[in-house]
Amino acid sequence: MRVSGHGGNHAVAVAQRHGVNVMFTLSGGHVFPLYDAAVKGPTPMRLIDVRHEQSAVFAAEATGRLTRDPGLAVVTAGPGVTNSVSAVTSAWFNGAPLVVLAGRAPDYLWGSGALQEMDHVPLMAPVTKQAATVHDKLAIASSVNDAFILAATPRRGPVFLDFPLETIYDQAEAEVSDTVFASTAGPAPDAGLIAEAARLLASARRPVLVLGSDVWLGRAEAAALACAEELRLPVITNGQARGVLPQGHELLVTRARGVALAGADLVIVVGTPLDFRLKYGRFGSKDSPAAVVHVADSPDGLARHCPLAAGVAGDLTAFFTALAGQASSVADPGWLARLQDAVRASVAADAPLLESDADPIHPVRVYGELLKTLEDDAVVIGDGGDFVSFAGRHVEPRKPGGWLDPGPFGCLGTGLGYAAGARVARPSSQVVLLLGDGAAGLSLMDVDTLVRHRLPVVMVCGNNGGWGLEKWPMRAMFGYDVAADLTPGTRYDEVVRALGGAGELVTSPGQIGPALGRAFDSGVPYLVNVITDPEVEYPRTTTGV
Ligand SMILES: Cc1ncc(C[n+]2csc(CCOP(=O)(O)OP(=O)(O)O)c2C)c(N)n1
Ligand SMILES: [Mg+2]
Repeated sequence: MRVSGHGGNHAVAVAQRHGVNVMFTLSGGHVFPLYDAAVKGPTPMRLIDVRHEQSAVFAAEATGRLTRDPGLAVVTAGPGVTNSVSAVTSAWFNGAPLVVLAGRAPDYLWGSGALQEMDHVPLMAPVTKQAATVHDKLAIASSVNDAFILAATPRRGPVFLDFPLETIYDQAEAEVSDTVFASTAGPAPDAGLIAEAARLLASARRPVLVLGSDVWLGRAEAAALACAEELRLPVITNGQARGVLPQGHELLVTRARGVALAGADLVIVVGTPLDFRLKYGRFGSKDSPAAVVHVADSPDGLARHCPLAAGVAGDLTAFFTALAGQASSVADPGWLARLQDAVRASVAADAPLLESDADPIHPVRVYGELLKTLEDDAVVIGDGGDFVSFAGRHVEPRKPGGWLDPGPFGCLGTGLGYAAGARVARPSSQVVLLLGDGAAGLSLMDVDTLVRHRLPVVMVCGNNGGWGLEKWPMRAMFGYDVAADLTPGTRYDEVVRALGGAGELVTSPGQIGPALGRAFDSGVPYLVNVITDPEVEYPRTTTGV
């Protein structure tokens, strides 16, 4: 492929070859050529400009996580890059395919104190698969091509490139390899290690299969479901794997995860790190710890901090297919039944809260109402503390890939960026953003982006007038709390109206359903501001600290 014109043309032409059709950005002179290429190039690229760089990168991360092809964010030099760091780090933790292209002070003035002159690479290197400066204008196209390939190769993640001013502004002609990335498959997993996993399964009485986001990102969801069904394994789903076994599936025991992980004698964890969300990989009881098989899509993803009975790295579809083909399970028939009972008991125990008429509103009632309106392919995004933890418990997706939480980096402020990215990636699905009132403050100005770019999203703010997830743990630890209160009843719906969207205030349980109906029908960014009971605490067993 031959590219010509300024460096922006080179970069955008290559991004388009990788299927990118939208650039999320916030303006700065260092990156004008990339805009010029987007609007004047042979095939225009949609440009969505935001109000804070973190939202541009979160939006591109969301498109990456939903489409499973790399998203693209473009940020200007210096503060444009520093404002992106938290979002790039989220993508790094989430294994999200993402390319971030940035401006940079010119090489010919380096050391003279040019505007925003700083070396971004050391800042980005620890939180990207690669961070580099492209000093040679003839290398822009091939570097961007390599960046897209690297971002999409397991384990996926962000790649950062910056371009000194003259490099991106100068005219040049260059060739770029025609080897465009065609497959996301990783290396084949080792057959001997799969056989070892099959052997462990063949003698396990109480097995559990845990599925994580990389199952979705690696397009292994169908193989995972088939494997679980073939071997009749109880399954717990995490992150973007939620929905691989749809809500109500007889093998889905996420609701009984405590019982399952404490009682298991073998836990096979696929496509997610053995981090704080998974007890650091220590399952079973003290006296009889469970054997753990960890399966990751690349060797780097395998846990090193806990003992593994087997560690298998490679393509996840190949793993599931091989395991289903050669393993058999002699699980105690009472094991699945016990977990199913625990699921039923947990669902039954929660039912009254979903219908609660409590005044002030119990946050769970919001989900009782939301569940009635959610369609199967809805994208549900969570940005907040307790309010979103309740959603994690009560909103069980019916399809995979529709649940977007911030992941293990746990960064507040993903909300409006993720919502913009989700709307672009899934133009005809419901997109619902669940916002804590605290979290709302970190990105709500980007409602302006939704309005200007006609991106309708239903936002539901669980407004408890404080940073609930921090307030309760601090009280438990210190006997009091500080820096945990916000103004009660703040009209975040009015903020959205002021920015050109719509919204309303909800103060009693009966108003929630009709308000959600109006929000979904409105076709505009719409915030339902639900004043919830400030005294309700999410029943948390761990703070992750
Ligand atoms: C960027 C960032 N800052 C701080 C935190 C720590 N933190 C985690 S949850 C939380 C409270 C969130 O409050 P809110 O969004 O109102 O939800 P609530 O818990 O009240 O339902 C805070 C401050 C974080 N995770 N990310
Ligand atoms: Mg709050």
